[in-house]
Amino acid sequence: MTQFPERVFSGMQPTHTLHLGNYLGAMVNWIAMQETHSCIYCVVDLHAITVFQDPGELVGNIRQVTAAYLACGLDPKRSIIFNQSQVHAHAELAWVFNCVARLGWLNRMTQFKEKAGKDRENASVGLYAYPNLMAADILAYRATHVPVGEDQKQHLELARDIAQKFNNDFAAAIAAHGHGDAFFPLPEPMITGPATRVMSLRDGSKKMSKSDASDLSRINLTDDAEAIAQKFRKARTDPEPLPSETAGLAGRPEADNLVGIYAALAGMTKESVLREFSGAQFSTFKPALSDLAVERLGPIAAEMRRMMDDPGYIDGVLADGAERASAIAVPIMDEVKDVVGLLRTVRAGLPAG
Ligand code: AQP
Repeated sequence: MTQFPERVFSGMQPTHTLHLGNYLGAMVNWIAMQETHSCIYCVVDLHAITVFQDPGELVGNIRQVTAAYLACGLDPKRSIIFNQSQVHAHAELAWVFNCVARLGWLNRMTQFKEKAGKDRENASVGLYAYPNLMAADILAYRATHVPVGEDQKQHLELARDIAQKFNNDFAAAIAAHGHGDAFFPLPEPMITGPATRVMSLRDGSKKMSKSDASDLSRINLTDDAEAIAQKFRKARTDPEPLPSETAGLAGRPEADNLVGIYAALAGMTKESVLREFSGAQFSTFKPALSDLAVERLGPIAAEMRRMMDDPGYIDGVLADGAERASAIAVPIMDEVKDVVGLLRTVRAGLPAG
């Protein structure tokens, strides 16, 4: 079996400011993985436009999400940080994958069903094909590991199916071009953050999301101490005090979510949080949670503000990252063209026409 060197790829959409779910579900892992892996972290702007974005706001959000990456601790010297639209291989490979993936596979994607809602006929074709673009993001670099939150598990499974089908469909050409028995690795999801599914503060059955109409549903990385305290104060809960053991959180999704957030921010287990707050009312627990969140997120917000005052620096990081990402993805995309049988006239040195 062809062996692929370990490489990490992941991305976030610049649809709004990043929130606590993005941070605890993915970012904390991204930061840790810099220590052990070669990492590529993308601001996935092509994914963002699957739902209409105001162009002026999108430009600002791309810079702001990049500022969040840097403020959280991604190091542009160690990791490659760029915005997706600047590396052409993503869109090119996505088209090839549109021709590999099956309609039946995409019809099963729950995120499309949730985001398209009842007005499915009016959803963009891009929203439907989103998972194919995500597979292209990862495989354009032959990435082997993808740290994501739990909501992305199904999309990662689809990326593995696409890689496998490509390897099967083109097996003869892959071998003929010297790539052994696999052109693409089957990327592994890494769903191991301190809180892989952070829920909305207004509804314990929905995940915390950038696109939720209610800003009270999420803690944004840009929120100040007052906003954080207000959002936790207004967070939906039940009237019971906190239990002494995690079994007591069963059937109490909002309480479970807040205890999970506390545990993740403090680097504790839920069990130890409950030992500390056993029997406490939310009127005691919520202020403690707010203080902890402000302590952890305050420095990130301050650093983001500092960076947003210097857009030239942010743009420089993205331009450098796009160049380094292209240097990896373009040769792989050229090989894809060879394998698929798309004649490369210019680079092959053949006369055009
Ligand atoms: N609530 C969450 N809990 C844990 N992880 C989460 N992630 C998102 N929400 C949570 C993880 O964050 C990464 C980036 O997500 P994304 O920006 O690509 O889009 P998303 O998953 O669709 O997140 P949102 O916030 O819900 O964005 P919108 O509303 O714009 O669609 C991913 O690894 C994701 O798992």
